Amino acid sequence: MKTVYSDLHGLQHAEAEYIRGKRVASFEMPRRVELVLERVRAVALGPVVGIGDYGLETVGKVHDAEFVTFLSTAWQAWSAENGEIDAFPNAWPPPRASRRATKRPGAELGRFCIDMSSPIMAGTWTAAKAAVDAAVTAVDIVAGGDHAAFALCRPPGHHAGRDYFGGYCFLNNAAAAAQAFRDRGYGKVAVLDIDYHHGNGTQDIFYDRADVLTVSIHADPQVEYPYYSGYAEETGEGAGADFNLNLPLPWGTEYTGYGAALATGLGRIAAHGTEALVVSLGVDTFGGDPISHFKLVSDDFTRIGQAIGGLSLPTVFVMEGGYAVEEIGVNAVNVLSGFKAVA
Ligand code: SP5
Ligand code: ZN
Repeated sequence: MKTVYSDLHGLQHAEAEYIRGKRVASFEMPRRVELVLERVRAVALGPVVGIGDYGLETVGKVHDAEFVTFLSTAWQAWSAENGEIDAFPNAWPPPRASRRATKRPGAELGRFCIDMSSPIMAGTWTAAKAAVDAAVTAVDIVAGGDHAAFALCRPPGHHAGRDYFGGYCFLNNAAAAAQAFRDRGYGKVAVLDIDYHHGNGTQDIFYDRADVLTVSIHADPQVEYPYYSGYAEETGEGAGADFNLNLPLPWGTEYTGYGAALATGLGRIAAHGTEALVVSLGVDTFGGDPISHFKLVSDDFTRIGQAIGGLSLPTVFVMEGGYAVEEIGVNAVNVLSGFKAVA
């Protein structure tokens, strides 16, 4: 399996985020994917290839134009006012507030940003765009005949919606991959999100569409980020009714419970008549993850990969979360090796 990688990810290197009132070192860091790359090479998963440049066509199909313009110019506006300091929102619009654009960068951030974990810096746009390009490059590798490919990208993407960013995510890489499959003639596409957190952005982007089924297995949003979505009753709307499946699980979930949810999700993906699969590959379900509360062990990731491989679908894996940095390489690559062993 080929791995798509660009060192442009390093341009996003947040110093800090805010968790429960504290300014703490960012859990999302460049070293995460560097260690995954090291593991890809150590197990000889396959060749490592660079990214293509796909411009903004695919990005424009999964994100609103106003949001893309904002994100691509936010640092310029912020740093002109505030200097070289990582950008966080100053305020958020309350319910029923005006939708009008403002003239202040900190207020504009509040219109598009959902949390205090996702600072914008000088290289954010370049890094986020490179991550999308990695995901679309992986789609082209699969469209070109490979059974599967791995987009080893960061910043991650699944919390970024049509017109908002957060949760360390700026552009939705997995959504761009799913859209790219559609644009290359795959009629029915599915996204399986196995990150510990609900893939709220991906759900948002495809919520009213039947051509891209979205399935997410994640911690119960009543107690876990992103809190305001990820419930089982969210099943899609309009043409997309019944094409979104959320499988929330309690804190403390081990493979017994996880594997059962995975089987349910994979069954739904098979029933969809899926022609191409995108996997949002987060490994923050690991028991040792510092911000998460599931209890998977490293061997469980191999079993997850085997189960996904059982679908025998053209598949693109897109890197998402995972903050137990020293184990992230083993855990992420175990999924890919498990997949490869059966696919
Ligand atoms: C891509 C991805 O995995 N994003 C996750 C963003 C999570 N941000 C909120 C984290 C809240 C952590 N709360 C528990 C802290 C334990 N010390
Ligand atoms: Zn996550």
